[in-house]
Amino acid sequence: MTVRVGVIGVGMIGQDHIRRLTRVLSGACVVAVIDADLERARTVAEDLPGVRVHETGQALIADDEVDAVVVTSWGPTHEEYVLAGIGAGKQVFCEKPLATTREACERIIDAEVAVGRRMVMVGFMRRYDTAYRAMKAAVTSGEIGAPLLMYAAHRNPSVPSHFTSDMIINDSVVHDIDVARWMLDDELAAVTVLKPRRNRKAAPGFADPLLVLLEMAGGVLVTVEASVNASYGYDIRGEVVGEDGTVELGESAGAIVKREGRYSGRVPADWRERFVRAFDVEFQEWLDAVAAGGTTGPSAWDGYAATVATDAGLEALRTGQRTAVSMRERPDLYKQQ
Ligand code: ISE
Repeated sequence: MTVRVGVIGVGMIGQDHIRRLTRVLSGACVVAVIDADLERARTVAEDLPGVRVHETGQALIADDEVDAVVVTSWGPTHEEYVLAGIGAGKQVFCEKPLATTREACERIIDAEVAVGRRMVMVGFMRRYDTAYRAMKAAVTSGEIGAPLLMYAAHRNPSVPSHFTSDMIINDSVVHDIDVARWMLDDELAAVTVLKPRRNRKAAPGFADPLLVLLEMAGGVLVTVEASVNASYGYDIRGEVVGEDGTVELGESAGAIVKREGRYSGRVPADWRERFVRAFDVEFQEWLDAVAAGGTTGPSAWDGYAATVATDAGLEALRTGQRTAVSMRERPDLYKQQ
């Protein structure tokens, strides 16, 4: 079966997903697009024969030719489109955030629970990265013993001028929060954010880097060093320390060249390069699940947990205080994952 996909939001990430759906993966075709900037939607559609440009997301979701919906629009619009997708009985792939407030995420959870089956996958693509999957396999197999600590670094070479310190938490560290929950199979209990000496390249009033401490409910402590002016490349690191051993996230350097007593490899330029394959695997798994009549991967619950945790992180950044994370009870729908 070919899944006929409608894409809501054709900015940078939306266009990248259209490229992968139409040129890289199998089992999908893009049949409709919409963007807040209608001209941009029309330009993108020019390269996609037969694709319809709708004027609203609601019209795209209602289109009988659209089997499933990809939401890659601006975060504050996600709730409306995800709810409409669920209402229309169409599977939804939503880029992070699932929604920008705890209440909006809860409305999505309530809608899915009312339908009685999962209709939403949230785009936490690191779960599909080969190196992260190998790390998780080592943790869950028990070979390093019970996890005690986890270290993560999330370094961006630079960010656009609209980026703020808050976005380090809710646009960047949100990935590390999802990885910590998934890797350790646990929820967060509290977040603390510390501000080290400021990078001289940070814009005025901008705290960068940040050191984020996540306390997991089961007692594991996770540190995330997050920076957005690292200059030298996009560098993602991780290590879990267990009772009997440790596991490190593999480097993504590809070919290592050894020459004249030195060795070298490539540091990815940005997250698109670093996670290109993870995005492909993520989408292929989603398409396969949709073709089989369901969904897979990070759920609306995971999207809710990430938004609640980043809200706590933002408060911790503002107040300098340890901030507790409190979540509602997990509905049965999200219990076996
Ligand atoms: C960006 O929005 C992403 O999602 C990337 O994965 C992350 O590494 C980057 O810091 C964010 O700005």
